[in-house]
Amino acid sequence: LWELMGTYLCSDRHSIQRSIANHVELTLAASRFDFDASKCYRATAHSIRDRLIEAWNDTNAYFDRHDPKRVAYMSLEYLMGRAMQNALLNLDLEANYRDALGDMGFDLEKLYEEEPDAALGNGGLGRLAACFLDSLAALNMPAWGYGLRYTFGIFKQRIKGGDQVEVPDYWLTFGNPWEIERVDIVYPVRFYGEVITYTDEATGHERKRWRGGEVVMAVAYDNPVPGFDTFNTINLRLWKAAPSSEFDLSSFNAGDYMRAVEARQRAETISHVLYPADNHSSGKELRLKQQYLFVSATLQDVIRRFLKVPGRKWDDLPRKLAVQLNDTHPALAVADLMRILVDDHALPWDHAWSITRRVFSYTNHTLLPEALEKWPVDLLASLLPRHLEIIFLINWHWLQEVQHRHPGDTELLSRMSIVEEGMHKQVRMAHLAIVGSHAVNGVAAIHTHLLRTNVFPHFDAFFPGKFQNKTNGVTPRRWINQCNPELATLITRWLAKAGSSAAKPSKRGSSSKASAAMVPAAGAGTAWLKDLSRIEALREFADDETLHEEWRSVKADNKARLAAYIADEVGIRVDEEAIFDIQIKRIHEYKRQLLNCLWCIHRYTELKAMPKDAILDEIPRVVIFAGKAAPGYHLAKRIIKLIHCVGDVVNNDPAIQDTLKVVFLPNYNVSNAEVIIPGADLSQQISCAGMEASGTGNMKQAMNGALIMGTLDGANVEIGEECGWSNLFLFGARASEVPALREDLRFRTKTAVGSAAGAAASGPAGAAAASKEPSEEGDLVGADALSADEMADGFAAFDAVVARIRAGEFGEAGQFADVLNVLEPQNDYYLLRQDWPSYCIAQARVQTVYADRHQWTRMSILTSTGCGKFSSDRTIAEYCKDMWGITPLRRPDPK
Ligand code: DL6
Repeated sequence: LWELMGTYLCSDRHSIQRSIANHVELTLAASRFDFDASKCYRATAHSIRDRLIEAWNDTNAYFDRHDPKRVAYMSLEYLMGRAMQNALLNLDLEANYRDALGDMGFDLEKLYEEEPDAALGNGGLGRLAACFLDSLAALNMPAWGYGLRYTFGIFKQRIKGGDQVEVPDYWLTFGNPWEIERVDIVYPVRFYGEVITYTDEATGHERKRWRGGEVVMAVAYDNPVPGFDTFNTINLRLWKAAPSSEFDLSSFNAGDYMRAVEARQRAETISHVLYPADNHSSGKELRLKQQYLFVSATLQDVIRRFLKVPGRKWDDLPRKLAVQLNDTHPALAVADLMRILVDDHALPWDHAWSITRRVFSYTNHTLLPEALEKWPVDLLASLLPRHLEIIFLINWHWLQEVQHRHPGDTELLSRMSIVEEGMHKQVRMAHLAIVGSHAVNGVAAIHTHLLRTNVFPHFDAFFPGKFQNKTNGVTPRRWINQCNPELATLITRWLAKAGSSAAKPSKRGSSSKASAAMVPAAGAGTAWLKDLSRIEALREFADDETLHEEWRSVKADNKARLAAYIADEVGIRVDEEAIFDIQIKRIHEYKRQLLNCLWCIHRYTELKAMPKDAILDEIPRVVIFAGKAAPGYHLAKRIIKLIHCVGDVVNNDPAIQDTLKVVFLPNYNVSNAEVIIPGADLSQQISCAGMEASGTGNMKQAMNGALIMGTLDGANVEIGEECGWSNLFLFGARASEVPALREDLRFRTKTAVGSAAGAAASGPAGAAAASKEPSEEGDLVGADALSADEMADGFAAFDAVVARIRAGEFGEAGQFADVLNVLEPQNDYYLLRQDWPSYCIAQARVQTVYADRHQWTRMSILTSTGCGKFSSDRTIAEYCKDMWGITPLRRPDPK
């Protein structure tokens, strides 16, 4: 059978057509003489899936045969977006399918549009997980992703009268042609019940067992993830909750048939819906059930596979398995593995603990206290009674260790405890994850630094070397090649010109039998898509006028596509020559969409004050927002409303002659990001310093040539280091200054503006210590670069903008009462007013620099080509080496 490995389904035009027609008839039971685009999409997806399954089966068989150490990446969120184009590009079959479908009267690009996004995530964390899967596959890593198969992904955002309205995202209406239901892979998951103590007859030892309660089944759904430039195809296994036959048997026996059926339905609700809040913990019982169902099924699955190999000893487990906890959402796994080892397999506690710690590692994604999960002890006691006992025991051992090292320091004990004491005891999941892992990482240098120094300093001191940095990255396959094919072609062509080895044709493009008739994704020479650092070779052309022309032409085409999308979606016509100024991300106070919106009012005021002919000399701007607000986050929803109200006034005022447009694009998701990002000139990354863990939209837009307007926060800092500080528009307070500025707020009154300016001017100099200073000081228009007078003028301008909202110029002011409240100087927790003066200066600089086409294009080229570091391949290679200890295992290419 090994001889048959890689005996692929043929992928010539005729074979593809036959396979699509077969699926129309045999899978969809439709007529092959009469089917519409929707059916064609589904049949085509099935035909591609057939090819994926071959590669996926062979990869799994190869992994099984070689039995390498594997990683299980556990994430409650995967924001995958659409699968079809990604699969075709990674399989190198896009051209073949385009031709085959063209003959049949279908346009492949139109079929792409038929696919609903798989949106099983909220934002950054979930999209990162999706990029990581792509990189794990591309790098041939023996890895699987694990998650939940939500029936409803992140809600669809509709806008009615400027208000966000949430609509459920039932993405499975027509089924999901990409997944494989594994009715044979089903695990029981217990909830509630009781813990009994009994004596082990063999050893005479006292042991514990969890029994009774409700049992729910977790059914596996597999989703093949193809690698680029390799035939390795890995798996994303998602669990769906289903009733078990023993579910509520008691009421059934009592003859209460309807109750028994209802109870069975309740089981299914566990995986029904993704919780729609990012950076906020919900504390709901259903969410805890989701977490445990996910954890229990995943651990049963990886342990079943581990034990399948004869002769296995438990000490082999950490040599064969690494489990990554994507945030604390799967942190119950630490307690569950202990339960499995101690209760089910009778390992002594210390032995089990040593194994557990070596298996897990944990990624933290947030510095916001409200996002750090804590679960009430009462809730755990009822839902997971044995896990609570185990957590208490882990904590007892842990506090012994702390006490041993710091005798008598009760304050330290309470800070480091996994259990938070108080009226309502809670389990701190981050502490559990840190104590139960051998490695913990932050997602950008400044974030890791702040974790180590501000959030978990005692843990960092206790475990030297445990905290590491793994700066995020994004996959260049989706975020350059797929979303911006023109740019990808340009890069490939210019790398060839550079004569650099960067342009070597990829092995796959030239060698595979299966791809004999295939065209590599972006033409020949796509090695840079697997080693993004190669694009640095283009920096030597940063002043080349021919490259400049081509670069601008690519951007112009992408802006035209975005302008058409805007017209279609919201009916606003925008000037394609304008600066496309983009802020796309979840709506949150710390991300400061409000700051951007206030600037729009400010700019509008400036334009209104200009004489008519002077306005025409101004470079126009289109400020584009997109992002969802968590349904329960009232203030974020008010900010969306304000943006719409400002847009209504600005966009309909003929006096400013289209020199400013304010656009809110509804329902931000992966698919429309693929249209928006290539069209960006300017990317707003303006979070209050020290609050955005990393950001990944900053990387995607930078790769696509957008310049950053940003604070020294998250990965912006490293983008500055890589791309050159002078290519960013920096502003605002530094993370190290924020605490003092906030402290100052507590004493500030409306009239004591001077004190804030003073604090800024005399604030501690230097960016957050984790990252290097901007090397060219002059490029940093931070608060401390401004004089007290400039700050005071800025504050006055800010207050004038706020006054206009209060005066009702953008709709009845009462509806913005909560927004106006946070704009009060003394309530400026996110430092909007504080950072405003330098923001305005940086914004004005954008206008000036954009007027100089050469300079702007040069900055854009240097930004894009400086992004080699921000490929998720680099990030994943670091995880594999430093945290997981896994190495590539590439299955042989088909002969
Ligand atoms: O690490 C991915 C992404 C970061 O880029 C963002 O900066 C950060 O806000 C986001 N965090 C979350 C919050 N999750 N929790 N808990 O989505 O992670």
